[in-house]
Amino acid sequence: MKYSLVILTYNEIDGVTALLDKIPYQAVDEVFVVDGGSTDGTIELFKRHTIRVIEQQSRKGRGEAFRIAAEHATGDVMIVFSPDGNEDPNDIPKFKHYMETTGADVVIASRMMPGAHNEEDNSWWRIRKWANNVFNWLANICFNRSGTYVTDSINGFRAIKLDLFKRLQQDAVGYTIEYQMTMRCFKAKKKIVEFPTYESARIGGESYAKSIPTGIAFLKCLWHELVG
Ligand SMILES: Nc1nc2c(ncn2[C@@H]2O[C@H](COP(=O)(O)OP(=O)(O)OP(=O)(O)O)[C@@H](O)[C@H]2O)c(=O)[nH]1
Ligand SMILES: [Mg+2]
Repeated sequence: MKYSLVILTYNEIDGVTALLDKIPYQAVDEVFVVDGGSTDGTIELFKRHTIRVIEQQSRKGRGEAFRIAAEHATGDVMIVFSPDGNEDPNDIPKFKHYMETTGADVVIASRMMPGAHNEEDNSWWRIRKWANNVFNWLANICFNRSGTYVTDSINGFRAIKLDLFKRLQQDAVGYTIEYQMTMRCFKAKKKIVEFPTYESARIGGESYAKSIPTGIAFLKCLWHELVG
């Protein structure tokens, strides 16, 4: 199988500066960036390193970025990496390993399973982790009939077979893209495999995923999958 590494960015200059040399490019067959309209030099930095950048023209949002990535990727599998510091580039070859040894359709780096570390594990107040776990539980009880509980249904650090991604016909625009993908894979009885990851702190800039609007968007997404 051939692997396309897709890097998603929106004003991520600090993270990209820190991580650019740590990405294991030799582990994949192609690499390109989908950028949501950065104005902080992110695009220029990639271009200086001769990494192809596709700029989102019409719609913004991570969901749209996934669809653009899938249109351009030439591999059999796309691995999605966000260079904001949360994700460890050393995990990138692991997606290949799990895809090839388990027959998975989707591989997720889990911040929740035994052996994993969530960014919030360092503090006692873990509101995002708790909220994520409620969404995980809801998705599993509503749709997962495989017998294997998926612990991090939301995480963006994942790999999916490209023909499957196209068949899922996802319409999520923003941060719900991964949650919708997980639920649609449950419904289609696709195999999801997770491995534990270590989530570090964001390197610079700011998160655009504001907690309350993002939480509401997740609830709407769940409802959409229940009634749709
Ligand atoms: N291409 C593209 N990338 C985006 C867009 N919005 C966010 N991103 C990238 O997606 C990744 C995750 O976005 P964040 O805003 O950090 O969301 P988050 O990871 O849930 O939040 P933190 O935990 O605070 O980092 C980052 O690499 C962003 O630069 C977008 O509209 N288009
Ligand atoms: Mg992040």
